[in-house]
Amino acid sequence: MSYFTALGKTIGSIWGVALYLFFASAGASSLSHDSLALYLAQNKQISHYLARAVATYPHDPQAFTEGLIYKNGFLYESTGLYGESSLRKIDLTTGEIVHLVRVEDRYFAEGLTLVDSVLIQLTWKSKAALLYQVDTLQLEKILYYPYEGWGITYDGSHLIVSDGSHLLRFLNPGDFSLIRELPVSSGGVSIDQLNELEYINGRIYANVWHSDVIVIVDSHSGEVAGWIDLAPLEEKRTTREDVPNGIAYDAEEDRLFVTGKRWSCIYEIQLVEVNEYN
Ligand SMILES: [Ca+2]
Repeated sequence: MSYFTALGKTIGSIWGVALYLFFASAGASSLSHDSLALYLAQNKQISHYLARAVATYPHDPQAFTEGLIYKNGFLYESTGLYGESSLRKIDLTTGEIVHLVRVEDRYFAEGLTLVDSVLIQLTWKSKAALLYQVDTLQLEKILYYPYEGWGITYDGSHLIVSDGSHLLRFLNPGDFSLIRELPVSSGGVSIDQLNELEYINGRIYANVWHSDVIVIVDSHSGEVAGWIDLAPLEEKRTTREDVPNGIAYDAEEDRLFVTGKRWSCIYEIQLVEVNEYN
């Protein structure tokens, strides 16, 4: 380790401790987006990964991505905004939208998940979840729930939903009744603005809105077990809203996909753990 590397690490450690003490003493419930990655990077107890693109696939650059899942060679995507919301079935390899269902103009579509043969699409402020048959994308039912809808995923037993706060809620998939709440934190500091979700092998991957961070959350404790920095991906934002907001997982081939709002690519990524001495 060079002198400057050592000096940098020392300054970094002091800064990390100072950040922690500041937020702890202020009783702040969360970190600003700019300081989130800095704060997480100081915690050597949690895994820090950089996203490395191993494949890229086309993505509609007009798609305001709010939810993304993978099933049998296809991606299913929910796009947002009033008057532009949609549900899409996309051929992963070609990027071709093989089926697009427009969502009523009164809804701002949000997260998307699959429970057995039913796609569940949240809406932002309407408190309505739209249920479709996955084979036909036929809208079959609307369920109502009392929260803002942001992200949604499924752990095989329960829905897990976010509402932009630090709370994840586990819901009964049949009637959306509340099973339990899971506050998400790291080192005593709440991590809020949790958005798009994906449940992978016992952990909940969550995009933190307006950041390049995906936090990997222990689904029992709510503690952040690791985090992914998406900044190395080539996609460049053109506006503040063109943020990462799509996580999909192919369990059969262990492939992880990410994209973002109005991104022109979907990335298959590998997670490269940051070595302290690199
Ligand atoms: Ca997802």
